[in-house]
Amino acid sequence: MQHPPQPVLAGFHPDPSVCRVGDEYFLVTSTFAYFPGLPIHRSRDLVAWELIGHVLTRDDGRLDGLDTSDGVWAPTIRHNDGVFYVVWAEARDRRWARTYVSTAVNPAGPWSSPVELDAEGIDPSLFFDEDGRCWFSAARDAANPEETGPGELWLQEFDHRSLRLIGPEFTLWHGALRGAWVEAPHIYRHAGKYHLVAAEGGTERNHAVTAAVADEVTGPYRTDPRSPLLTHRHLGETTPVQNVGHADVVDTVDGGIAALVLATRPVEGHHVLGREVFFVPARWAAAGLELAPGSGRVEPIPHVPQRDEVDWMSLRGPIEWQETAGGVLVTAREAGLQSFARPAFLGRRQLHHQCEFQAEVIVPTEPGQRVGLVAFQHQDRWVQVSVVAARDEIRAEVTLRQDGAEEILGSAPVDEGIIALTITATTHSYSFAIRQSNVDVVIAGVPHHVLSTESAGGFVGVILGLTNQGPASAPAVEFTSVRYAPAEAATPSAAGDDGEAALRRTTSSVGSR
Ligand code: 6LW
Repeated sequence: MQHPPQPVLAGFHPDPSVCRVGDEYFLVTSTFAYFPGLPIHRSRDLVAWELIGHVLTRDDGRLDGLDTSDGVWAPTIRHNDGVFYVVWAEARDRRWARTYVSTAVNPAGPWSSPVELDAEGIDPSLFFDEDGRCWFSAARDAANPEETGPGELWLQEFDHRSLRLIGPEFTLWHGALRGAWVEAPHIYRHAGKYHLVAAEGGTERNHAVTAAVADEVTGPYRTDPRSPLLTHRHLGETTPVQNVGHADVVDTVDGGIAALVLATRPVEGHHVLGREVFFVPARWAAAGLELAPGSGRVEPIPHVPQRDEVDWMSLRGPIEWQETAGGVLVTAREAGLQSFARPAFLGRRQLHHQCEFQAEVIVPTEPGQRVGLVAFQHQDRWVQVSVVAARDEIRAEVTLRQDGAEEILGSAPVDEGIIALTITATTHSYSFAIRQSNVDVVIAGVPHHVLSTESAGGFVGVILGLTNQGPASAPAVEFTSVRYAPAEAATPSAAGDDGEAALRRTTSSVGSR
């Protein structure tokens, strides 16, 4: 069996943007309401990526009160004359609200405090031209949508010393397809022409990369008639990699070019891992940019290394936690996972369809304190396995949150002492289990689509988290033996069977529905 294409950055990492300095590449991705924001990864080959820092590390309250899928959207990273620039949009109610730029000499940080730009629209980008001028572009609502389609890409000069937009605005292009918003603009110069590469069709199944070309950076831009240059929208619903779009092109060390795109890996129409980063070969041809020359699609690439995620995230701002010799110590917080405040939540991305996330804790005895593990999509869609001290007993519970309400899917009494909590993901299910005194009990399970973006909505993927919720008096909890282990590598071809088996096991176990 041929293995399907693997992402170079697995798990929820949407909207990739990449630049090169010397023989190193730097990548930034969106983080929405997660903190710290805007991770920067470094690579020497565009395939093996290492996390080196984040742009947004300060507790400035900017994400407080936001929906999980609002906040920090679609950044672009560029480098010029010793300085890195990242621009991004801040969204509220799923719409553009503000635009920011931050700079750094060292991409690992520190990054400057964000400077607001007087610029409308999502997916901001920068282009440094050969003459030293810099141009800002972004995607906004079109002035005459009946005539042009709903979206428009626009441009203004960016004074990169004062970090201000200057001079007149130019409308660049309304897209090649016109069916949905044109977004994610990036401008590149090649052979004396300006190539405007964009995304169209929306970030779901119709996502596509399109292009236009101009002789001047300010336009006029002529639609590249080969558009879409890359899409999987015509490959059918069983194709393993879908929603391909949002490309950024980078000059490679060997004098060529390559692109990174976002895409998803749905299983039976549902993806849980979020939008991930895929590598696409590229070249300049007489006709313009060619993506995936010869095949026209995202293909498997050899030797994508297994990455160990170290990027612990909280929601909307920092919470109190620390790594200890044996694990992770998380201070109790009153705000629950459903809250728009900073909940009791410290998470890491789910990177594989099949994996196990496990930790041990000492069962809490403080009344009202709830300690557990959660598979989290957004504040109104998560499944948690937790232990909670009630009046006369301590129970383990599996709770599903959706549509504004919580439902207990299963529960079991537990004893004081150490308990292991486990979330097991397969291609088709999540199951939630406990282990005490070497006895394993699966408390409940849900089909994978309960936690998919297709059913939950939004722009994020599943984050596996540690939770310690309780009154202010509740003690901090040390999660020990914290383990995330992929199962995919061991059983690539049996994926479907494994999922079914796990589902059968969970539905016949204690207390499940
Ligand atoms: C991003 C835009 C998009 O800004 O989703 O629909 C937004 N496509 O390119 C959030 O990732």
